[in-house]
Amino acid sequence: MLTLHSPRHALHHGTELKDGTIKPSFEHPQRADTILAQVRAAGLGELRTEQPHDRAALVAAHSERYVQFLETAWARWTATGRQHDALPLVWPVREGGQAPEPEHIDGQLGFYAMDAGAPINGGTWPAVQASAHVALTALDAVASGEQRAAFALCRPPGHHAGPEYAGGYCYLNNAAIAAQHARTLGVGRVAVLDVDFHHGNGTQAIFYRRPDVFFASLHGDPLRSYPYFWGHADETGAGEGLGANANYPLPHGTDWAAYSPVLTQALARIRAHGAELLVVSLGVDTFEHDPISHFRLRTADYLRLGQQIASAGLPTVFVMEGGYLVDDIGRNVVNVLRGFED
Ligand code: Q9C
Ligand code: ZN
Repeated sequence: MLTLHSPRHALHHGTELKDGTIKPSFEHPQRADTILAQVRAAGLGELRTEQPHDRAALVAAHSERYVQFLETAWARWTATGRQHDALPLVWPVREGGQAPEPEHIDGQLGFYAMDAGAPINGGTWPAVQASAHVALTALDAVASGEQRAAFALCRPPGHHAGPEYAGGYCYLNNAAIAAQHARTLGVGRVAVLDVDFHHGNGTQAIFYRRPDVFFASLHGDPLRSYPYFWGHADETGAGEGLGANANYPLPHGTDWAAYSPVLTQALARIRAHGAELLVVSLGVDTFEHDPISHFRLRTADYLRLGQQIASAGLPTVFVMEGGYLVDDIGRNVVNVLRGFED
């Protein structure tokens, strides 16, 4: 399988609030390095770096003002004399939600974020932009018919980023940008299947009112798991998009025996929707030893996951999302891609 990647991912590394203290983020540059090393060692196929794409491809999935915020936030933060990660401290909850965009950088950080899990520093924008370009380049290779499938080794990940907010280590929604790019290139119906442990709230939000991009997600039940406020089974889309969103919340401790039949259901919905191209938000934080998640998939199960996704028989773009046990994520990702090709 063709793999797309970017050395620019390493420009971005940040901190996170964990148990009340600031620690290095679990979303660490070593994640992409180890996945790339394992893809190479497995001889999975050709490796290419990203092709630059027009800004229009980003703004097709996010608002203009949000992309502009990401492009300029670091310069505006440091202009106020601060040098460490830009992190939001205040959010527009409920009744504040309709307020105009604040002018001060501190207000904007909250306005454009769902949590404090997406710090911004000097390398963030170039890494985020490269990550989206990796997904777009993978989509091009598949939509053109050159490849049946491709793996976009995106970092930072994207599926928590919504139309105009960052959060959960995510800034631009690489999977949504790729799915929208497929539509722009003329693919009629697209599906996004999200198998990261966490619900892909950002992808859901971007396509919630649209019938042309089906979104299906298997994830830890939001009553107990991040992102807590989205991912329930009764979120089925709205307006013209009603029926084009399918959430499968699953309990702590879900193993392959419980996971696989639910994946079968999700893939049946995708087939019934008439999707012609599949984008997979590929998180391997469903692993039994993942440090921040609560499912129990084993390394060998990822082969079966890849096989099951292949059974949909669709041109497929895998987009890297989460997975935080650095020692094992490379093997688990390679197993998904190998299983798909078997
Ligand atoms: N104890 C992705 O996998 N922290 N993002 C949750 C729960 C945020 C995960 C803490 C997790 C974000 C792409
Ligand atoms: Zn995740």
